[in-house]
Amino acid sequence: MVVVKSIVMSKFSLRQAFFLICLWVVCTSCEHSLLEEVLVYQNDFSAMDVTNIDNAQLDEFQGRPVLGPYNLAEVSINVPNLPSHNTVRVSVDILVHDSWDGNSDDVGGPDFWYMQLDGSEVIRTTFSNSPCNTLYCLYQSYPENYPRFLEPKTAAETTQLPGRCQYADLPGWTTLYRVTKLISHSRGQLNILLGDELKQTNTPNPLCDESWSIANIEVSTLIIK
Ligand SMILES: [Ca+2]
Repeated sequence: MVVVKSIVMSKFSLRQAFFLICLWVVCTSCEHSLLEEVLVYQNDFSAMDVTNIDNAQLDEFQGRPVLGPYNLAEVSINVPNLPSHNTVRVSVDILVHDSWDGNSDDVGGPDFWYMQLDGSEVIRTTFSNSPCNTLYCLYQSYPENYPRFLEPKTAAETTQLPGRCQYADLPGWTTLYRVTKLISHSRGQLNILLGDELKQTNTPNPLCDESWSIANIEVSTLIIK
């Protein structure tokens, strides 16, 4: 019996060892190394610089310049002269102003916002600044793509900024999000397209009812092996 038990243990140990070796090979082959990272574009609009931006308009929010406000609009940022790379990371700080209605499917929405990188959509989502309690809540899809049902202001950086127009000076009516996307990319230039499909058919002034601005954009090129 002792011999049999020893053989069984030995086989088990060999299998275990083989499994662990396979696991190690698989895990190590999945690892990626960051060889280089270069910040190639950064714009918080403090220098009022809108070079290479189509449909640029500048405004001020809380005493700081922002790109916006937009409602039913697209803005396009071209970033030329990229160094050699195989990946690009884009980070956009978006201010969601006033009464966005998230996934609401009526006169007030859905309120879509999207980003395309070189023509490929990397996010298509909704934001909501709605109050949310057990009796009433307009859900949003961010940080996922539409349609998901998440609470208003999910994944926000800051939630208590004042509104811009409809709820100007009222805290909680502008929400700041940092939208970051990493994509495979090797071209010498990058186009970033930001846009919305806001819906509010029961107001004479949709731009005041809900809008968005960009507070900061950063683009980095990376070499990942
Ligand atoms: Ca709306």
